[in-house]
Amino acid sequence: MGPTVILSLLAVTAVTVDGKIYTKCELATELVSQHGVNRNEAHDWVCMAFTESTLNTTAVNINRGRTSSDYGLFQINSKWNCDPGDGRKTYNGCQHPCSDYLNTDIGDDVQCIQQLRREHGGWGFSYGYRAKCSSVTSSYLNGCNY
Ligand SMILES: *[C@@H]1O[C@H](CO)[C@@H](O)[C@H](O)[C@H]1NC(C)=O
Ligand SMILES: [Ca+2]
Repeated sequence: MGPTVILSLLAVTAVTVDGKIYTKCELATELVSQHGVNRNEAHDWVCMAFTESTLNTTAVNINRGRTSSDYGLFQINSKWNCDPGDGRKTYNGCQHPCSDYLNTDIGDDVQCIQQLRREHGGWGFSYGYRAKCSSVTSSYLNGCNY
């Protein structure tokens, strides 16, 4: 293998290390076994994340009017729940830079969503959840061991 090939392999590794695409089953297992999510609610979490980001931890979407963006697996909003670090005014309810919600450690993302669920008394803060997940059941995760 020549030096050019080695260099391009390194470059590919460097851009892919800090993002991740989950499968539904993998996310369900990690949420329950590592992040304290109630097994009976795993389908709600996975459906919400799938609807919001297609399970892509690096997903960023700019909202209509360009006044804010949504970050990561659960599409945490930069106006209300994190600090985009670009000098824009933000409520930053979850007290993290938005970039914390794009990496492969989803523990802080889960904490933020737990906080929002407490504050809102449920999943009403998520457009994706309201549109696509309000009637899902555990059968959403059929075939997964979690
Ligand atoms: C995940 O999101 C990033 C950032 O938007 C995008 O560049 C990448 O193509 C996405 N990956 C997949 C598999 O959709
Ligand atoms: Ca994170």
